[in-house]
Amino acid sequence: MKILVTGGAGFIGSNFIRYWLAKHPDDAIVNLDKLTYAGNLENLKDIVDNNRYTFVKADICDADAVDRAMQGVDTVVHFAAESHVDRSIMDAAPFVMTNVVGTQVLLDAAMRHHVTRFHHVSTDEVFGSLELDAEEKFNETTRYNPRSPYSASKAGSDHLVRAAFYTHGLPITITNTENNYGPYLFPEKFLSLAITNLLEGKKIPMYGDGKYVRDWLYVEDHCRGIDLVLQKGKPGETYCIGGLTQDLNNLEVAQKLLAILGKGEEAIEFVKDRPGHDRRYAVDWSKARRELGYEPLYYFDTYLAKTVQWYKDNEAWWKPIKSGKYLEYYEKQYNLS
Ligand code: NAD
Ligand code: TDX
Repeated sequence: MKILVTGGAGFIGSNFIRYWLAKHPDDAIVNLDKLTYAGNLENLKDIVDNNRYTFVKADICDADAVDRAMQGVDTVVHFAAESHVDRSIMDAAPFVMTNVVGTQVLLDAAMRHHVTRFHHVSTDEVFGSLELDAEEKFNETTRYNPRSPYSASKAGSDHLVRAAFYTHGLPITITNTENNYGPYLFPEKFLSLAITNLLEGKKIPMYGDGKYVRDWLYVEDHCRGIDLVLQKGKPGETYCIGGLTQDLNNLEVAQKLLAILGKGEEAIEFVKDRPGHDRRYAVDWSKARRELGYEPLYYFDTYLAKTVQWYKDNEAWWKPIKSGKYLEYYEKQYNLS
């Protein structure tokens, strides 16, 4: 099978390519990525010589480039996106362009080339925000209610993907998943920023009161979830892929990091809250368990510690990222200038 992965030089995409090449020895992968600030070929440096792997530097909005890359492709796994909520608050335009327009360009090419599966990677954020201390979780039938430009653009892409199924019969599947963590998480995202700041002797910037709840999913569980959807998922269907945390808030996550690194609470700094900050995410993944046999395997405490160790062992990866343009963004976002 030949798979076109979009956004494979980013966090989840690069983990997925590594996972897939190891698990499926007969498959070939074409990775199409624009290499934005979040795309980094260092994420893939251990597989660059694999003869089942090809890289194409292109924008998913470029219809000609996408058409060329789609030649002979059986399956598309679409990760490419602008993915950071805070950046979408600063400037929504790239989010609309890549997440909405780019997704439609890919769908059009997939239809022309009669791909046998178009898998779209989406987020639980499209469902909006849940109340704290409630039983309710998001599931596949939850009404869409996105509240940030990022989640609104991802919601738009989900709708376009479903429209391609209903209107044109494109065999699509969608996964909506939670906050992923693990190796190569870009250090603008909370967990990676917190770990690398602590390793640099800096503080964890905590938005608002810190009592914001996220569901945390180790990235390899997510990759296996997508694998199961590709093997057993039904065209037209959506699956929520979740992990093993139970209503952990950001302060509790920070405290776990402080304990792992032997630091005190003074390493947490409360800063201005994110506008429109969603209070709680929680995902019910029972449909994926029932229909696909999906089970997350990686417990948060164990894999959080392993992730911290990965950042300790891979300073050469994240230190160069946290310089140059990143610093400009960091100073603007955290009002340091
Ligand atoms: P990321 O920001 O780390 O990587 C995105 C990748 O897409 C980068 O390699 C970037 O260069 C590429 N890209 C961006 N715009 C492009 C364009 N126009 N053309 C081609 N390539 C482009 O993102 P991530 O965290 O790996 O997320 C991957 C996908 O998973 C996204 O669709 C995101 O919405 C979704 N998702 C992420 C999370 C999470 O916790 N990170 C959770 C749920 C869903
Ligand atoms: O400096 C920070 N301080 C802080 O308290 C940052 C960057 C974040 N936060 C908070 C905001 C959230 O409550 O931490 C939580 C996690 O924030 P992010 O890492 O920005 O993730 P989130 O906004 O929850 O969205 C993530 O999960 C779903 C990904 O970035 C999305 O791509 C994905 O779709």
